[in-house]
Amino acid sequence: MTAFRCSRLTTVVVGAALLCTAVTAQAREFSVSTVLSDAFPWGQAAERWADLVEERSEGRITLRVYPNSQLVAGDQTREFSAMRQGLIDMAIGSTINWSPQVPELNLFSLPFFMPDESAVDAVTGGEAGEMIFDAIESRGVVPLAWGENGFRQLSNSQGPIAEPGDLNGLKIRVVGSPLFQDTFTALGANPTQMSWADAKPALTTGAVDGQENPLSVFDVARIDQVGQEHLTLWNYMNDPLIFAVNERVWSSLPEEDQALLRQAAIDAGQWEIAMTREQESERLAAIQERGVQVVELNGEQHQAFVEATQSVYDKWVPQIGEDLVETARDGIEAR
Ligand code: X2X
Repeated sequence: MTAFRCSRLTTVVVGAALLCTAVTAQAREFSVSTVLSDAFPWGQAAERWADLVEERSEGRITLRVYPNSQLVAGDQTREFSAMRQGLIDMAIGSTINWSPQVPELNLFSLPFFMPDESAVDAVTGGEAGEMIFDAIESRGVVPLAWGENGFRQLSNSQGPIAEPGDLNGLKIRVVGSPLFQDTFTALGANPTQMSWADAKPALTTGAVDGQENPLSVFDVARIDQVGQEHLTLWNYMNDPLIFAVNERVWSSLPEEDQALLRQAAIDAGQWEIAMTREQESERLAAIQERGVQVVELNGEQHQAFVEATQSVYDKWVPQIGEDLVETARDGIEAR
């Protein structure tokens, strides 16, 4: 809704002049935090959300995107808390980075739980997805929509990895929840938790031998340039993105603006998920062209990784919630 504020100019200017400026009724600006910039699908999702909101609110609502975890001084695992406290109004965050505060989000990090994209969709779009949104909401943040960082693949500088034994003693950079410590320890590796901001320097200096991230991140960040010559496509987990808003900010908004923000988030998320998936094969081709050696696991090799990481389930399913894991599993089976 656009209102007109008019001030009658008196003395100096011609008497009859009315100066009317189109001002926006309750024009508001909100901060949106992301880890990755708009060089990546993740940051592009944020820009898309901002554009849709700008357009549909006719400039009344501005979403200002702050990439590179800058609102939390680079520490992406603090993003959820900062949003809950109101230091950040909104965010598009990875389930990994928010899992320290929302243990249910570790569901997505369970190794080899989701075999393919349709399994991810069955979880996010089904009853399990609703349970996860409830878990987020009960912690003071309003979730609006899903996006996708992607299936995470394993890279390293030392040699091809085709079986758990190949990871033996390798120092692997991991992020987020302690679950990752357990997964990589179970595989015989030596995991080190650090932020994305610290990851590339650590790979460059050889402080770590490897890392795991979706192909889009590997490709755009040119992880091959820091000695990561080996890439294993093992699809061991997928981290969705979640568009969310601080609860007080949300309740301060009129219902129509809430609906506008939510629908724009849904549209931006769907657009970003489709784009990310469509680009996967060309990204892989580009990575291979740059000389990276790619290993694809056969069924037997895949099974060896599944078996080697079973202990992660024993420890983490109770923390995630048996009920949620069961509901997600049912959704995947019925897809
Ligand atoms: O830090 C990572 O690895 C990244 C960019 O994928 C996330 O924020 C989860």
